[in-house]
Amino acid sequence: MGSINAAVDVRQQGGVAVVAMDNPPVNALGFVLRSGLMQAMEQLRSDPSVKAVVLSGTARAFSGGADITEFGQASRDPNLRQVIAAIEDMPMPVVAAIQGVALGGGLELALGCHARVAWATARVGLPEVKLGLLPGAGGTQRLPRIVGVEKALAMIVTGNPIGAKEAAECGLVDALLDGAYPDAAVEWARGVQDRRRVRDREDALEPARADPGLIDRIAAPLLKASGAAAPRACVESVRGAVTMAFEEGLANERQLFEGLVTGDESRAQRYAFFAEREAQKAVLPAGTQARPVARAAVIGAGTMGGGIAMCFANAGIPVTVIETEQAALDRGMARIAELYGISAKRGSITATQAEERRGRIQGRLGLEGVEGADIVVEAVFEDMGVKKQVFAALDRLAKPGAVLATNTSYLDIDEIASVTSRPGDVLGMHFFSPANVMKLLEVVRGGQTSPEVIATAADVGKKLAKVGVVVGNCFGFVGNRMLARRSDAAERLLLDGASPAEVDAALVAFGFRMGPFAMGDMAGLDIGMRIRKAFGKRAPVSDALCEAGRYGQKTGSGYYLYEGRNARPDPEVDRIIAAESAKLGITRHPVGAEEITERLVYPMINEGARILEEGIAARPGDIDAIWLHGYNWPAWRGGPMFYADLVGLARIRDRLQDFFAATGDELLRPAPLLVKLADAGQGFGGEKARAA
Ligand code: 3H9
Repeated sequence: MGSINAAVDVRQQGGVAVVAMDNPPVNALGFVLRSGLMQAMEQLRSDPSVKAVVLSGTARAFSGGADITEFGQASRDPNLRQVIAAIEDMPMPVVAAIQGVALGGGLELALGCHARVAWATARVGLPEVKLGLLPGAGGTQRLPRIVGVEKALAMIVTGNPIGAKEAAECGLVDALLDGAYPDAAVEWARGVQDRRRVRDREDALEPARADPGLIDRIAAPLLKASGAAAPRACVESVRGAVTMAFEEGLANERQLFEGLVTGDESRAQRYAFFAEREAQKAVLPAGTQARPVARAAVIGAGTMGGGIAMCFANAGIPVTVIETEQAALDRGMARIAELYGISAKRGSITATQAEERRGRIQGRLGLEGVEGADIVVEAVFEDMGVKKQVFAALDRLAKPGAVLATNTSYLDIDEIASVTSRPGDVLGMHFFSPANVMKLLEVVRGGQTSPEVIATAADVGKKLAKVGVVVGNCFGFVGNRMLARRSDAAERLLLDGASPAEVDAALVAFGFRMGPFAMGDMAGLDIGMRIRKAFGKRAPVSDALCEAGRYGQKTGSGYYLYEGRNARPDPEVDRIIAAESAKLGITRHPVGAEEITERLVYPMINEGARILEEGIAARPGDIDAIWLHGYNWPAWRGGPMFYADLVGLARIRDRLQDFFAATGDELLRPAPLLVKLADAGQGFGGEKARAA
């Protein structure tokens, strides 16, 4: 007994052997941990003094699942399926003691045990679908045998984990314990007589066996319109649990898993998993320390300010919301209370939590309310003059060392900072709407922002559960700057002959939830028009729609005609577009779906190349994380820069060259970095950089 290897330790506690997994940070089931578990089982199975085994993890994780970094490499035995089979065949009961997460292969390991006990902190689930995979170590066969097909499909197809209480309610865990870990499980294991294997349970499958249409009825709403392959494969694998014998179902699951793990979709999603984590590691001088943040202030109680204040309150940080007029403050505070009320009603938080969170938000009139705040986030109207006034006042009123952030989505951070005597403390924190929901936060470093202030904003981002990505200062930063290229392209497509519905359909087929025009109608077309006016720019079709009073959903018409939220094409829009084309002397012609997609996406990639070249983003993965978390880029396409590498930069260079030749638009001329890499037969290399 004692240490088996670097990741596994075995000790005896009066007839019960504790097999402790300790492979930081999350007990990923890499080769060392798997072989340690295998050796431990071999050692214990023939030991007559061992009456039961407890398999334990750490406070953070029972196990976070298979080691994702091993996918795509040659597999090394014992594989996870073999380890699980060895546990299942132990002659004495094996009990999984779950604290923290048991996810993916981690939960599959627990399902190989004869019983499971959990502590209140446990979160269990099969999130493989989020990596473009399905649970490939028996999860699709064993989980439905315990919780039934309906619950299993919900967990496997969405990938969303459940908490300890829910796991106990559905029988996934046999008992909730609250004593010392894992000693309470050792005590519990002494009472276990039954060592029935999960694979031998059949009762929970009966309803689906008796009703062949049941699986499809349950699966249909879960699959929705997703174009990804993994959710469908998950359903097929669960179907195998119902229609096949256990071993056959297992072989079917394995085959489906192998098909996914070698495909581009899973490669993209695994890349995205790591890009998201890497993007949050700001490139800063060694030893840079974040400043402590105990109190925040948000200027502006509008939709954005209110949402940002809720983020602080949700993270346990008291926050003052500041307005200039009582009525605006009252409206903002009422809206916040309403949103918390809705969350409590839906059950996503308890009524007590809602009350606590709301209690952390205090409303104040006047900028004097920023006193005592360690961080101030300004979320007032997007107007340079107004922002400068606010920052000049903040310079007088905020305490020394406070981080002064603006939530602008495109204005120049340096110009805003220039009205203060402390430009080192000023930066952008660009939240996305609705701020309390969207995960992205662009942390915008100004020319003089100190590393310490960037570290503080990044640290605050983490506390607020955001994906905080540090970017440079330029018009629109990373996300909106690239989005502008897509909007230009979408306008141009209309003028050339495509309809709004064709453009939207192409982007939805690509994997976005909405096309640019449906999205514009939802957000309000007047917003874009105001920004364009401020910068002396025009978008002929959008401007013409606005001039006709068509602002989108809120006016009942925009690019489409609305009955409630239902959109339908409007011949009037076709006339407006044709008139604008004629004014510009453009001969309209049909545009195919593939060309539409290329013309929307490649200019964004081109802009991404410029952004990298200028150092506005530090890594291609940072750009991808921004698009995945702020703009609904389909996860299974990895992000625009990953997608570019998949398509091949030579193709993108050549098509951009075509677009440039056709329009003379300088922004469509292939960017020097793109040309250089394409000529050298290389890609942006986000994925390779990670693997290195
Ligand atoms: C699977 O199991 C397939 C099987 O069905 C079939 C096999 C045959 N592997 O997120 P964090 C790293 S597929 C490798 O910042 P948190 C992560 O990169 C797997 N590395 O912490 C990071 O590294 P670094 C199914 C992993 O506390 C560090 O750990 N499982 C893995 O916010 C900390 O991560 C999943 O999909 C892994 N599996 O969240 C779960 N997991 O510090 C994926 C984490 O160098 N993981 N790392 O940046 C998660 O959802 C979260 O990481 C977790 C912890 C909730 C576990």
